Amino acid sequence: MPETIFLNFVDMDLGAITKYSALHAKPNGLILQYGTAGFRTKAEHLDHVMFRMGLLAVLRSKQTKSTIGVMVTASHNPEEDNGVKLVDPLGEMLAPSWEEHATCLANAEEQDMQRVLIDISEKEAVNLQQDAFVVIGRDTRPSSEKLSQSVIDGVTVLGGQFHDYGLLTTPQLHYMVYCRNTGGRYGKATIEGYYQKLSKAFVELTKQASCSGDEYRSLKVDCANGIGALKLREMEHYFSQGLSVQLFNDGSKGKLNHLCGADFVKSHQKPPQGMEIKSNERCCSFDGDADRIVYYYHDADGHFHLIDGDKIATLISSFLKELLVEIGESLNIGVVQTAYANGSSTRYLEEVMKVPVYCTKTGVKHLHHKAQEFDIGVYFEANGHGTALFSTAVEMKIKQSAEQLEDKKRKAAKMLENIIDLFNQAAGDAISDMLVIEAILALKGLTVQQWDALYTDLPNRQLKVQVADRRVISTTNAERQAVTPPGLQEAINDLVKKYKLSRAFVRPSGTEDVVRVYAEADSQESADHLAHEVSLAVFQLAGGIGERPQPVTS
Ligand code: NG1
Ligand code: ZN
Repeated sequence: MPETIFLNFVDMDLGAITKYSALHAKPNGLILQYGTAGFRTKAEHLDHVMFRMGLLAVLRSKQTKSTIGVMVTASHNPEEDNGVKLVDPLGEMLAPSWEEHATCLANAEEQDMQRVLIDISEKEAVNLQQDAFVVIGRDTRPSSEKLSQSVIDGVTVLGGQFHDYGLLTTPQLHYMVYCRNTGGRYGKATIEGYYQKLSKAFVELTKQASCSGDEYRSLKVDCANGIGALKLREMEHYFSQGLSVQLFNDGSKGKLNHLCGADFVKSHQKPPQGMEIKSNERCCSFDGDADRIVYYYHDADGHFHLIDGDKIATLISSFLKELLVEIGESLNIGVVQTAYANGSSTRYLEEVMKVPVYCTKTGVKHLHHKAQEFDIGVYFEANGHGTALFSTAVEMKIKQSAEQLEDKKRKAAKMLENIIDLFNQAAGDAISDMLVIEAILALKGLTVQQWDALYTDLPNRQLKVQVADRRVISTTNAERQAVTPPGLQEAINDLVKKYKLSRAFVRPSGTEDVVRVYAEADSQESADHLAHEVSLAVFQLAGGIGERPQPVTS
């Protein structure tokens, strides 16, 4: 199509691109990959990536004739890191073919950059005369402001319009994109719009709670010294009738994600620093960009109890199921997990709750995709990233029921309506999840201990193994079985057989240069042993480097 090529050349100001690109030059030889969480690495290596993602966002916007989002964050990574991801028109993760374009563009050497841009435009049949609009958000990292300016440079040089929202949580940016592309029907694309929509639904929902004593009114929140603190503080007075939050690790002194935040609490199975916990107090932690949440408490004996994404999914799906029974709607509800879901949660959901459970590969986009197959799909990763999705048809049905049904049923339908409004449909959102959980606990009169007692987690252990090339491990069956290297799965099977209630799997990480090992068993000691033995098998059969894995010492 020589005609298109000609147009492409004319419509892109190649001179300007070259000039500005030189101001955001790529370090020679640096290769990065657009992974499940976008690009993520040391902040000082990302300037060129940001500029180029600004360019790419313009192309994607022109192609989809929609607003595209660019979020500058590295979530739960250390403060020195940063990252960027693009948000598609309905607030979803970037389409897979565009992830490939992002990788090509980010890795192109300076002199090849234009060629790659033109290639992408041609492959995706981008009409360069179409207008483009990009919205940008960033977290609180010291490097984020400058890096988001580089994104803006990229957007501008390709003639795109933009709105810079400045500091936002990742889910808030997803919300803005979704609102802008649905003509305001979903909500107003402003920070007040977000606060109002969520708070109104929360306050209405909790009004129906018969027991809203002090116990349900206060919650301690560890904000990982990140953006969640700023946004919760702004939002607090919108919902203060229903809940009072006490913020810790609010960024006023500590370092982002350092010894605090959801990832720290989940992986170390202990409370964050900087938070004093009295026994049986309900506490939660956000991660650095506020898209993950885990709960926890200390019991009367001072033992720490973690309530992870699996138990959050269980609470939410049971409550939704109860409401559906009450209004007499037989809608199909499904729970989506990954291989990291605790075996007890899967058993409880299937056998006690009678809810169908599905397992997908790690990474929320896989869970999200599967959850869309149900009338109501609840998905959570064990680490606390997740949400509930309602199909448009279900949403309409429930809104109608809320108008038509008689008293008791109408009350249930109203609750469901509020829950739909509370969940950020565009993405897993720690603030949404927190408000839904708090509302459910108050409505059901459940204490944090009663929630925790739904089932007992199987003791488990996660380890990392360094190998020369983690791609030698390939998996199947939603990452629960290793296909290569030969002999590895057989070795794991033999090890698993030695323990009771045991399960183990290995997979290459998508965000770190390691192989992850997961094991669970009937006791912590067995889980630790099993995880260690599996690590040794990986080390031997998959090209381990450095020191041999050491036994777990806790
Ligand atoms: P990898 O590094 O692929 O295991 C981690 C998390 C994912 C997801 C992504 C993106 C675990 C075991 N893995 O992926 O769940 O959150 O980061 O941030 O928690
Ligand atoms: Zn995050």
